[in-house]
Amino acid sequence: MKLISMLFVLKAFIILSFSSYVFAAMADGKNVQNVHSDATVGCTVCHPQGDFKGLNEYGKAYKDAGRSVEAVKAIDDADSDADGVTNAVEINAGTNPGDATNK
Ligand SMILES: [Ca+2]
Repeated sequence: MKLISMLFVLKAFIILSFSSYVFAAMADGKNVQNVHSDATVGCTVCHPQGDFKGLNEYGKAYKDAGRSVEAVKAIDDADSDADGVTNAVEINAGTNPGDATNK
């Protein structure tokens, strides 16, 4: 019985942890979308394809700036992936501000 209770608590913890991670990530996407309302914002704006625990250079800059609407605005004129195109231009063009091979 005690093992079942511990497994239930562990399962609840895992589900809640994952949920809070997903909701935080959704809030981040919404922050970018709020600044760039005409853009389509997906997970790969901040995360490398297939690695949603990792951050690309844009994701790192957004995190360092405070993960908010103000953070998005603060790094809009930067070129996080150093490909010669600013973050704002890339987001609005549908290219990836964190991937220099995509501009
Ligand atoms: Ca760029």
